[in-house]
Amino acid sequence: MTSEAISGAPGGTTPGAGAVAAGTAAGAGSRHARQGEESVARGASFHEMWRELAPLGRDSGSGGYRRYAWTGADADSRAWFRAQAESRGLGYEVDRNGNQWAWLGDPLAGDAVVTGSHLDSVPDGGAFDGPLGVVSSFAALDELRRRGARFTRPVAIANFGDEEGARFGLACVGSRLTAGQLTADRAQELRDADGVPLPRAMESAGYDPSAIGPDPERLARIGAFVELHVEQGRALDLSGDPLGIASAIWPHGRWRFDFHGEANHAGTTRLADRRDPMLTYAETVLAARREAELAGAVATFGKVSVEPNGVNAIPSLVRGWLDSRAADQSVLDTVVAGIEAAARDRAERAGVDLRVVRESFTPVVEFEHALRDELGRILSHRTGAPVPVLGTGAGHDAGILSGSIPTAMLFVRNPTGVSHSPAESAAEDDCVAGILALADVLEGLACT
Ligand code: HGY
Ligand code: MN
Ligand code: MN
Repeated sequence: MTSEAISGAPGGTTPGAGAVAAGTAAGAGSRHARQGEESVARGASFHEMWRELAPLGRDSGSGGYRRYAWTGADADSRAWFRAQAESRGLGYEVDRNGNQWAWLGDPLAGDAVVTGSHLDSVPDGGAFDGPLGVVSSFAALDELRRRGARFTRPVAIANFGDEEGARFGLACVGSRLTAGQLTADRAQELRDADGVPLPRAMESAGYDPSAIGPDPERLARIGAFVELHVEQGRALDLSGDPLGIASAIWPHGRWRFDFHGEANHAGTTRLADRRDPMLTYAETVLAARREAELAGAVATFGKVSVEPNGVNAIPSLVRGWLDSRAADQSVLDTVVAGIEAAARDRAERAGVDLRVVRESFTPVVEFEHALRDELGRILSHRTGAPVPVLGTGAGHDAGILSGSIPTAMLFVRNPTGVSHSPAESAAEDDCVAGILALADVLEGLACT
């Protein structure tokens, strides 16, 4: 396999199943590894799946993905997931919260080993964030079947719905509902930018929203969840490792800042007479950067909406969404409080009314040590060297579920660290290393 980066573009550099290059990233020292790489490379599964999935929900203008929850693009990727499951003879089901499951073995037997990730995206997201985990899960299962693995526990591949929260503003809706971290009542209140309630969107997509809610029985039948994900950062690129294991997820959240001013004519209103919310918003964005820098945290205003949004009208309302994250809860609290204080101070001086609403929050996640260390033992056997353990500022379904079941994460190197962008990429060798590693982990956990 070539070590060139796989782009998301369907006609891009997604290579065919070529010969396995010597010394590829997965440490092809052992015959087993070489055979594995050849079988994954030769296996049409990864490339075929990648090629089929790549065009779904991809915007031809930006090259990014727009797979938002319960839209047509989401339906297409869900149909793809179901086809992959059924083409492998796996038991397919959708749970009460719209998450998809592909089962090998009896879903009711208990102590299942689950892998998978999500297929939805942020606006103009990359091809790997989510899909690499789902595609690699199917490819890893194909690999285990090629190895003739004998399963002693049920295994499932999951596609958790609405992980990015791009449409309704709350991250990880599918896994939060299942874990009981999002009540059905609160979910009924979620609306998209057009005011469409989440339940109506689910209904239009053919799902019954009246069933949504916690699913403790399902979670009780899962012994471990391992999510493979492209790294969203450069730690593995900098350390020169193809794979990593997650130690923790930073606490992080999303806050909506509503700046209410006074609509007026842009050309005739004296500056002294204005109550322009845009200026207070702008000051708040700069305050966010200052507070984050001071605290060694991150803070981003990446989404803004303006009413009435006219070139020649002073806005009546500016809405800005803050995403902030820090390694430590108290630091995050300090950063957000500092940003809000700066916003309120400016709003008061400008005659602007400010309302701040926390729309999404995920406390710090420390992945279970026993499962984390088991992954380390299994993977270092393949790579012949210890696999780095690293924290992340990115949220994941594995983080949400870690409150209910043992979960772990396997990161695949991202050569540029870029994510939530059409430029997101991963080298094919590293994707193969991830598949083989995930196959080893599933074999170690679920097979004799
Ligand atoms: O925002 C996140 O960290 C994740 O991509 N949902
Ligand atoms: Mn993401
Ligand atoms: Mn993701």
